[in-house]
Amino acid sequence: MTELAPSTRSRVLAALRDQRIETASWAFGNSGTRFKVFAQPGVPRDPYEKIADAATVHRFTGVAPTVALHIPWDKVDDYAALAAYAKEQGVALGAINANVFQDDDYKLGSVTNPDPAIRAKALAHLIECVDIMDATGSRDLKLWFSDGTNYPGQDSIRARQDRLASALSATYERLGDDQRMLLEYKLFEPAFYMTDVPDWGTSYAHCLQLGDKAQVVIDTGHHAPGTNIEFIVAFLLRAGKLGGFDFNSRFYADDDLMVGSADPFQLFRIMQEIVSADALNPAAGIAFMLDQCHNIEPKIQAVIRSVMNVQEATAKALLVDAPALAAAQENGDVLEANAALMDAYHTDVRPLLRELRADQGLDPDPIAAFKGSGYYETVQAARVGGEAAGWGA
Ligand code: PSV
Ligand code: MN
Ligand code: MN
Repeated sequence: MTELAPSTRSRVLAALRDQRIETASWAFGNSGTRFKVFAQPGVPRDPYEKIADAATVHRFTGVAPTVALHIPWDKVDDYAALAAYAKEQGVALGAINANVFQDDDYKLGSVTNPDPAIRAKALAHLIECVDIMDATGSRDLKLWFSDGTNYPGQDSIRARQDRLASALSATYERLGDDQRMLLEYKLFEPAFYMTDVPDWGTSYAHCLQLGDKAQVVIDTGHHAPGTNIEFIVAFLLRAGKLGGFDFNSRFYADDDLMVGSADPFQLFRIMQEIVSADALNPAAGIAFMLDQCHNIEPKIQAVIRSVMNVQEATAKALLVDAPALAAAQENGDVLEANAALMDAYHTDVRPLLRELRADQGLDPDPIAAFKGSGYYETVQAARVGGEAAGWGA
């Protein structure tokens, strides 16, 4: 890497030191496609063991101090005790993800179901998730609805929007002053004709109507191929309606692969929008979460690698020469403006990140350190008996 000016170096290192990335409990459990789940030895058997794995990721990276839960996959009797355990392990519980997509009752939808009794059941679960947030101290309720229809005419699109708005509003009313609702959108799947929250515009419109505590969450795997995600980021940031990300990467649909693996340049462009809007610091309130499944690769290492990928994209975004970029843009100098971004993107930031970790008292190479730590061998030996947790349990 060419020598950085000392002021740039300290600005970039300080920003990277403050960065926070939230891991997902379900990334540590067995997962697969609808064709096959390949079980891995040593995977957690309960939410406590998932938290222990998430804490391990934090121990080696220093920037992943919270872990998101999914309810009921992470159902326990005492959520305050779970939060206390997380604290003992050196992490905190993050977003609570509601699950109204894995019950026979929800075949025709959850909060948009034509049957009022099923809608009431779904709403009760959303409210239960806010009760859980009270116990865990979580700030964010993350809502994703698999609701939609498979055939034209199957149900009224407008009536379903009304039902959705009513459930969101009842849940919103239940939020405490320091709690937020993050509404996730997804183009398709499992519904194949029409999804009730298919895009950022739908999520944005509902959040706008609800109020300040409702914001949009962008799952990077939930768009049509070729969608300009950084445009969505920029638009929502400007509107004060970007609540966070579910990071992952994809080649085709909702592949849930490691973030930054399929298209590191896209991740850089997203982080560049974040950095240029001064929205990286946790004080800006954007949640940078991972939503991934590690079907064939070792899970803890994959989560560590994902955290590192986000750090690398962020470091590159922080290296963009903002005054040079602004000047080129102002002068209409297309090539210089583009070069300002490309120069930063092509910088090898790995030495800088190694330096950051050394400064934080961490091993500069988190993957090698994890592999050498014996953690995986220990849990493999300890986690025998009982049932391994899977995506959905
Ligand atoms: C749906 O595809 C989704 O992205 C939602 O965030 C769910 O909560 C999550 O996946 C489950 O992995
Ligand atoms: Mn998601
Ligand atoms: Mn998804």
